[in-house]
Amino acid sequence: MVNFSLEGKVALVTGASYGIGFALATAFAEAGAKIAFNDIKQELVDKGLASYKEKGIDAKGYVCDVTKEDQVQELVAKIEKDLGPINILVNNAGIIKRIPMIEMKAEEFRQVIDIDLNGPFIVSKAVIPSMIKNGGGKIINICSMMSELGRETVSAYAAAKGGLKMLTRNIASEYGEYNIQCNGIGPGYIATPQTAPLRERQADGSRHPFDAFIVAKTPAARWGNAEDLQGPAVFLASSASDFVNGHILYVDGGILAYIGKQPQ
Ligand code: NAP
Ligand code: GCO
Repeated sequence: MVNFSLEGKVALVTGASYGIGFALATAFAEAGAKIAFNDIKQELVDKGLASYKEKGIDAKGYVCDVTKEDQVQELVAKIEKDLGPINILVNNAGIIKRIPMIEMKAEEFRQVIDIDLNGPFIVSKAVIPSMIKNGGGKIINICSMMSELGRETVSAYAAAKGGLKMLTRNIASEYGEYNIQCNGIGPGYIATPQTAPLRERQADGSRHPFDAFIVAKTPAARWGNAEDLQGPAVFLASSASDFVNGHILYVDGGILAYIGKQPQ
């Protein structure tokens, strides 16, 4: 029988105090996993712990910046002590800076690459040795439409998410023989704090132009919500996907398949 259960598994979801990470961790807990998450500020970790508690989830929260290798090594050691070896890693933590490329400072570009690409490298590197020792594991990297497409003002983010797609494939290639499956989820446009600026009502009460644009570009004719990502994530975290490796599963309502609705 196909097994989607995560019973007895330990899952680390980075940057999961709220947003997509919180939704994925919640789904993992509902499938039986023990949850660990991190954020860069204690007050955010505390906010996340309260949110998990409201859902009846006894999550463990830790302050850790995914770009700092020493903090990440310490995080993994703490989780292994508190919950056991990590079986499932979701590299979710990420930022975006929407700045026209020629106006973007090199430091701003570097910051996005550091969190969105170096971070998943650092955390995966810290977790893979124990996955090998324990007979395997699951790594899920949260990619993006920008792993495939570009648009104005998101050069750093697209470069990072394009790189994350190839890091996903390389981890799959290098560690598949150890029963480690590394896949990506490429969310479409999801209504979270990260995309709130793209959905803000205009002064005259009309919808943000980008809001209407994305709805026209999405066959499902709506923004996604974080819950739309839960089933695909549980699938990729479970033994039901043991022969799926190096795959980016786009959960985008059909955006990548669609030329877009003709303007009325
Ligand atoms: P979000 O609401 O901005 O949440 C991002 C989380 O990552 C926050 O908790 C943030 O903490 C944390 N974080 C940022 N930098 C960190 C660091 N250095 N170390 C540890 N944690 C850090 O974003 P989201 O919309 O949930 O997106 C989550 C992931 O999905 C990101 O990788 C994003 O690129 C990706 N994604 C989002 C969409 C979308 O439409 N929303 C679509 C495709 C992909 P702070 O609050 O302290 O910054
Ligand atoms: C943007 C958005 C997107 C989404 C997501 C799409 O400014 O275009 O923030 O980048 O966050 O990555 O998959």
